[in-house]
Amino acid sequence: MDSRTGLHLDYLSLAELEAAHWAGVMGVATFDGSRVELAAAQIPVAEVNTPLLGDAGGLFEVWRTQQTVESGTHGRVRYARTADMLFGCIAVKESALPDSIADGVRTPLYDATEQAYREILGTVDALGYAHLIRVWNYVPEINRDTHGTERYRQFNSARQAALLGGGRPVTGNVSAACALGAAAGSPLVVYFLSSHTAPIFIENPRQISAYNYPPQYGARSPVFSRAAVLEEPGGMTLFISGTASIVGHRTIHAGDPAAQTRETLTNIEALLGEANRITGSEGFTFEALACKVYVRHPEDLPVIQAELRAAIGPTPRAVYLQADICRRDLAVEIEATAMVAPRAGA
Ligand code: 3EB
Repeated sequence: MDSRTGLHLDYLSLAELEAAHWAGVMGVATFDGSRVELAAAQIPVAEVNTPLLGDAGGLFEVWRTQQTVESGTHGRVRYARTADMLFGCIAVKESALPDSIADGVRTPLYDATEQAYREILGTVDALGYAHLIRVWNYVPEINRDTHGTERYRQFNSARQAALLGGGRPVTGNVSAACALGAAAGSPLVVYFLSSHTAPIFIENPRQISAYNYPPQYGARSPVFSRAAVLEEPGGMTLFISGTASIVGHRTIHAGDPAAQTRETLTNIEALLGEANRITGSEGFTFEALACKVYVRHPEDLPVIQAELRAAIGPTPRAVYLQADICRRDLAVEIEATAMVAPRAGA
């Protein structure tokens, strides 16, 4: 994986990060309040508030490339870009927004979400990286009801409205994504990758597309694709969205975190198959994945880890974070990234 050029993802400890060089780093995400100092001053850092499980010490999600990187800000979006792609992040506090429901829809979280997305779309349009590939959303207290509606649903309504307002589709060619809970009092944090050229979007044959979920999951559907593939001259990157124990549109195995993990891995396997089929590759395998596993209840960590080892092998590349999942009956969600050699003849 290291010999390829193009985008590269690593999950690093603080010691590894300090030993690494900053050349080519496009963006960093932290999860436990760790700060990246000095050398990284120019690099956008998304400060996510989802505690680390298992290992002690910091964890840094580092996106790098071998191309020249230039960083900047556009409104509240901090970004770094190469000629082909852009990493960006934004944090929006709800506390600065009026705590009332303005028109039956607008809540502080709705407004924060709409602002974040309006700024993100404005940035990628202004700089010429209009295709959102992958978006990470961290919504404080995602399962709490306020103003008569669950906050995840408030977020979904605002995300959809902002995408429509920005001239984007809300079905079909929409970015891969995840949406997780973050600790109370955190800002809404969104980070993303976007590109000049359109990626390939992939759906899961075992699941109804999220943008077609029936209204029981909220007045406005979540807008995301199950996966996206970015092709670069040096290789292909598969971004698997947050994936859970959902078949069709229904949660299955409620109350059973081990079975939910197995079902989630079956969904990921289906996406790997689709990615290989659509790109004509054989490289998208469990072994190629770097996984980020969101665990609702820390006490479920051992059974979830055991299922990953059983499916992927004794030492899966996986990091574990505590986060609420967007449906209350989901105990686990897994996102994954795989980087493989270019397809033959490409
Ligand atoms: C699901 O499949 C589980 O709202 O952006 C997964 C990935 C989920 C992304 C989002 C939500 C999102 O519906 C939840």
